[in-house]
Amino acid sequence: MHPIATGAPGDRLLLLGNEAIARGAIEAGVEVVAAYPGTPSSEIVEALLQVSTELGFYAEWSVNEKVSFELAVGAALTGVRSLATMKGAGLNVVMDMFLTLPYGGTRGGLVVVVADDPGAHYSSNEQDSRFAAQWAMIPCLEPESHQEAKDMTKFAFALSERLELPVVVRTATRLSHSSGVVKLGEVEASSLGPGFNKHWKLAYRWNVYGPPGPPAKHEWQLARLPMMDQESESLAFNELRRGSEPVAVVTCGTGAAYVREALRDLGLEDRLWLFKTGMVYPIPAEMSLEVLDQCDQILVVEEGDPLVESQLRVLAQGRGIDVEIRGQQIEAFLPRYGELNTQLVCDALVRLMGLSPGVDEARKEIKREVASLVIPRSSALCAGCSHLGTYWALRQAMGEQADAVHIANGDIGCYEQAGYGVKGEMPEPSDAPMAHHDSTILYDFLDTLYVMGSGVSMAQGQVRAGYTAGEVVAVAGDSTFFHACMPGLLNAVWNGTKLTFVVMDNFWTSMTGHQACPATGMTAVGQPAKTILIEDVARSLGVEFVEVVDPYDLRGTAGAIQRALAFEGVAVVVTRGECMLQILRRERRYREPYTVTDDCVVCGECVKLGCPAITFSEEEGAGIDQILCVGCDICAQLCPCGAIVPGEEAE
Ligand SMILES: Cc1ncc(C[n+]2csc(CCOP(=O)(O)OP(=O)(O)O)c2C)c(N)n1
Repeated sequence: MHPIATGAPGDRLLLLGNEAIARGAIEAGVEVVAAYPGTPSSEIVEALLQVSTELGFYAEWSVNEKVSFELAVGAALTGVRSLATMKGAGLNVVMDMFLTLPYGGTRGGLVVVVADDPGAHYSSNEQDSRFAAQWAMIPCLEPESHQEAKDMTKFAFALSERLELPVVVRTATRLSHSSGVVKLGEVEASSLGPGFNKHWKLAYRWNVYGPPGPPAKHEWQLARLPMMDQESESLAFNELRRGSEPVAVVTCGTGAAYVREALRDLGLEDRLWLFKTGMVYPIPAEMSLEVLDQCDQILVVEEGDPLVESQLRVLAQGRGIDVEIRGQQIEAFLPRYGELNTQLVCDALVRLMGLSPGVDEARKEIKREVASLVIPRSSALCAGCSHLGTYWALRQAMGEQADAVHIANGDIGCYEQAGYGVKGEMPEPSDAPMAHHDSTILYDFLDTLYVMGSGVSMAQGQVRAGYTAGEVVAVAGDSTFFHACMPGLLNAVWNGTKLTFVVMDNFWTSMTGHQACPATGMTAVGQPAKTILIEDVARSLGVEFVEVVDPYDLRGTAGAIQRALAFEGVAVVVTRGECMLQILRRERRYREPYTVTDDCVVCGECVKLGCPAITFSEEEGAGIDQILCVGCDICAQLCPCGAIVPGEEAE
């Protein structure tokens, strides 16, 4: 069993930030856990799923974040401690309930862990989800270390019950995905018993429309703000260290870790004040006011946008305190995009203190040297990935007429890599309203790429705009289809839109680590489950053209897509081939690797496939990496001179 379940109080474990959060939930006696995978948050529930059966709590992967959050809400209303976790983008999917639930709050502790991704290592954006807590007017805690990740999560459940409001714990990639030592604590349980009372402390408590109605319930929530302020003030995670000079650094979360390092590197530890707030909304007003009163200059260091900074400015303005606040707003000392690091904090402190620059030239020099050594590498699909076949067939079916400008709308999953471009080849932007671009390689194929479920709906907008200069298609994966594409597809059917939608069913939510989804045939804890077939869903949504094809059969797949493109209505082509990584894990090998014979005429056609097992140079022609190749046969089917054959045939 995972050590987060077997470890005893007092044990010290080396845990991922996300595992520390999972342990915090266990120590709080969590009873219901639901999430949809999303990097960098997934390991929290991955870890909890490994121990849920033995520890006797319920955990699942839901079809999307909205469902998982609302499920957790439903459980919490019955007095049970519940957890929903998600990546930053996932929070956007739950916003309807997120902004409405606080009007009546919760009974059982309800904790929402949001893992943000500054630097967008794995995300479409760098959003700072802490602002959502401010918007919803519910507390947001932000851990600095692995220990705090565990302790704050545990604390958040009790806080939620005291305030009768959901509580957000915000983490960031660096904490979620790094490891640190965590001292375990006791496993506790909620003092509340399970139960349901429709009018608990407030008439129609769990029905926002029930009398006295939403404004009165809003007022109920606003009356809790002073309680939130008190909790923030007395929080054990706050830290205020006074310095010898009237200059302070105010910080929180991972920013605090960089600040400690920067102060030490610059020898400023004793000179400057350090104020770390554990709650980033609302910040502790009294502690903040002491800093604002006693210091002339303040540098605010926080991972994301200026949330703490803007609250400090409001406090200073409200009390008429004349203090220079430096951060990201007004004469920025820190950048508003990308991830924080110690160097950036050092640079800001150097500027603030008027120190001589270049204190850390050595570090910068090493970074420059390393950057010059690293060869730019493009992202690529795996050798033998079923998406390679789908994309090849799709491109064949759409054709590359010089006067056509097709629009291929992408979506989120492994297949989004078909929109990542080729590293080191930056296209020349142009002002032309219409321009044909040859997508010579798969990785240049997708034209639009934003967020889960957006492709199929955007395609409808293009059709409705009267776009006829080329084909309009949309693609999505199986998990994405169930997460966010069904309403879009239904919309197309209902409104009678001509549309081709290719759904790549590889059975798993592969990109985030092969979590089960409705296409897998099992639940998150490995129990057999009904396999939901995308073609059945499409037909039940009213789609009249539905074909299911094997993406390893290029001709068959291209033919189905051609028929779909010619169809006057909504057409869905499901390309079904299990994720090759899963096949290899289960069966160790797929087939013998292929090889290239002397018949190769060095035309380069095989390279356009985008399979990482294919090597190519003008001098040596095509080759196949014998370690990477899984013998899927796709490249053999597309080679115009039949020069790619199974290894044993060449011998
Ligand atoms: C709102 C939101 N939630 C979660 C994610 C994380 N995420 C990225 S791709 C993906 C799904 C991938 O599964 P699938 O569509 O089946 O494609 P595959 O990777 O298997 O090809 C998820 C959950 C996200 N980007 N946005």
